[in-house]
Amino acid sequence: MNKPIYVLNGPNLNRLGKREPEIYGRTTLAQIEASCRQTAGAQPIEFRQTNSETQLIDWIHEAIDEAGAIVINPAAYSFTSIAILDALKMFPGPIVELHISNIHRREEIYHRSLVSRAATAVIAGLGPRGYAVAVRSAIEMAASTGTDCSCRARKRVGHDQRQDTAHCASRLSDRGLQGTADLQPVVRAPGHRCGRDADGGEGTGLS
Ligand code: CA2
Repeated sequence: MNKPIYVLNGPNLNRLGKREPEIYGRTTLAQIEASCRQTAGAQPIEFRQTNSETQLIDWIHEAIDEAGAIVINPAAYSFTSIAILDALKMFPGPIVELHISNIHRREEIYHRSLVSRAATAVIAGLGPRGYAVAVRSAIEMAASTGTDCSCRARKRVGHDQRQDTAHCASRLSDRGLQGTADLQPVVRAPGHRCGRDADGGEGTGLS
């Protein structure tokens, strides 16, 4: 069973497409959500937006238990929130920080994202289409690190040991995807079979 990808959006992004089109374009957040779902296909997506820092932190805590990967556009909290940084540091899977605009071309207050210190990858300046790139990359990274897997053995093994994912790699290739080159190699954990193999064998890698 694949864990969902959490796509979390911070303050003011509910106004996308309505103000400052020269910076953020004319695409609405609802259209971005649709593009994420189209990119993800059968992969479940939790797509959310809030103007509240507390709510974002609560959703990150929820993601620690439930998500295979996080894509996050923290908006202005990128530059101010040590609390969001601390919450993201607890997340065991891949984190893609995303900005619609190229924050480095903008005023200096937008240059130093605190969140980047916890991010696996950062995307900025691709416009709304950056979300689809982020979601696709998050799915690939979650599969190749095994954090997309919701079986009990995987939870026991935990993030730091990076054990398990022979089956996850095969699931990735079954979907026509390739692993991310710079991810650490993984070894299979004893007893990690994802409940797929009635005979206790290796299985197909599909769940
Ligand atoms: O480029 C991005 O995605 C940002 O995260 C957007 C944030 C900004 O603080 C970051 O530097 C970069 C601001 C979002 C504001 O959203 C608006 C939406 C419609 C109209 C005006 C602002």
